[in-house]
Amino acid sequence: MKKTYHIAVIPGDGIGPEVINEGVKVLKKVAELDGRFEFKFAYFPWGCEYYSKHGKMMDDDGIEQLKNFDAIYLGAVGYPGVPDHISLWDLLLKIRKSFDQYVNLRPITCLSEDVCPLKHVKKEDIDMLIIRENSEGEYAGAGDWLFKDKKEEVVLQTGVFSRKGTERIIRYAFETARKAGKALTSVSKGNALNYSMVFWDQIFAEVGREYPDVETYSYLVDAASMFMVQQPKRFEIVVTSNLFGDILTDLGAALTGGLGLAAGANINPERKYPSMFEPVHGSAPDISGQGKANPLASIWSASQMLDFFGFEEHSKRLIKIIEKLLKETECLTPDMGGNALTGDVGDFFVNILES
Ligand code: GGG
Repeated sequence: MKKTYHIAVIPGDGIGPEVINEGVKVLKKVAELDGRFEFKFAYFPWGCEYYSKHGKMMDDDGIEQLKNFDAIYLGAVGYPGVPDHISLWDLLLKIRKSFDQYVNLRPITCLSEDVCPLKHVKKEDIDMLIIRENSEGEYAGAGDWLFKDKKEEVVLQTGVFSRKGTERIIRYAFETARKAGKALTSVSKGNALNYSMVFWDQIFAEVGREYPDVETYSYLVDAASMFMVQQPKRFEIVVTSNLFGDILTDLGAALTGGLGLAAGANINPERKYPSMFEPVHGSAPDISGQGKANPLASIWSASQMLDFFGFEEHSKRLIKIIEKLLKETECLTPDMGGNALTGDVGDFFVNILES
């Protein structure tokens, strides 16, 4: 009997539906050719357009509706007319927090020197996994706006670092590094952030004592940004806070082909709740509706989903096809210097999978 995976698809805004279509196309083909499993996709029309009609980004019981799916596949959120903090907090961050997706996995792997702006490094030198804390830190939503519109106006945005939250992400990173036989680098800022990041560094050292077999490094985030450009080979597995991870992974995307290639997974490791797979990029309103968005990040995120379900071979196969596509170049979307359409890229995958 075939195993069925139930996937909640939230195409979202702008180019979200365009890139998600290609990911779904590829996932369907992988399952069809494998034969042991199938996907059933249920679509949810949530996002900024939904907000403009209903005054909310998702149904009131949206989290309840998503609860029993095996995974969530999300396109992009945000569109002019809806303030970005509303679209982010009322959909993307709401799902991450409600389902305790405290691990954000963003691979920074260069698959072709042609798409890397660094001429002094080889593609093999850029191959890291950034593990971003995804539930608290600077994105805890804690703060206040005092004396609004007065001369004394003060705004506070508090980073929240609980022992539980900090320990579990660092432990997850050590486990990942141990399993992969790779070095683990912690990125923080203990010299300036004299509470949160001193605490982070302390917990990194504490947990690290349980993993004497894992080689560790610690960098300040400013130095880490510089090293990522100058000597990316230094990094294998990286663990960092929510904000630093968000920023460093965009930097990483720039080194490996741009946001069109940057994939992300929001994981609830205990599998108590669904995990969510999404391209790192936003909704790119300037190019939406033109059929020229790059779906590779969305397809790469689909490959992370396959890996999460235990289909490592299929996951690796998709990455190999991305590598082939970048090498052969006839199927590149305009952001990568080609003329291919979004649908052509999905078709490229289907043709290779079938061959
Ligand atoms: N692909 C989902 C999306 O639209 N992301 C935009 C974004 O700003 N994400 C912020 C984050 O990952 O924390």
